[in-house]
Amino acid sequence: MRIIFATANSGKLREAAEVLGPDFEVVTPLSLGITEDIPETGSTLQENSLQKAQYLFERTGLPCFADDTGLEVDALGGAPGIYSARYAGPGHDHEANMKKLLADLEKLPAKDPEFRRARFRTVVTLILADGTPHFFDGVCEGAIAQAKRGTGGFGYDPVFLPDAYPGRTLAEVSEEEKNAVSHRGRAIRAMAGWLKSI
Ligand code: ITT
Repeated sequence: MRIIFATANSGKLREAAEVLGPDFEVVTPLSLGITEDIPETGSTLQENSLQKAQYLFERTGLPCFADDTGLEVDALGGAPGIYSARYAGPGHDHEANMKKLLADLEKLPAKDPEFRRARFRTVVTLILADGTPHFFDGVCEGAIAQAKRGTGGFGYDPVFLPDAYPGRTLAEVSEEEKNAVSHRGRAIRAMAGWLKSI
């Protein structure tokens, strides 16, 4: 099945293509000549995910899906959440975002063992030919590391310690290991399972 992934994030694309496997041909907006920024003005992950998928569906009429992901840190009241991409200011500067996150946690007094608990949450929206949106979500529980470690993955992976791999950040596990337990892996597998069931 040929399907558009409404993303400009190459890390997300690589992961999605691997999770979906050879039954799916995953196409990007860029490869269809759609180069503008896709609007993302909602106030929840679901609204943003729906907005991105609808934007591409309206432009192309082709089956498409979008992913919106946020990192929720308990000690920061769930921040950065939907603002994860621009936590340190406008743009997608992962290094600046991680630096701000670690500095914000350092400033806080509470240091009990649960202090650094966090999770990635993804909402995927799928739109098929009839235009109806279908939602799939995935969560990856873990904690924020004291410092960055590892070179794999993207975004906040070097500072995220998933419960599934004690002692390693998501940037220190293989892509296969990340996909097996990640927020996006779970949401996209749920979507693929549903697609195979209809
Ligand atoms: P698109 O909207 O084009 O898909 P984006 O990077 O803007 O790409 P989001 O709006 O979902 O994606 O932003 C979420 C941010 O959270 C993203 O920029 C990353 O910094 C981070 N993020 C998302 N998924 C992640 C993952 O699997 N590991 C680490 N960080 C991730």
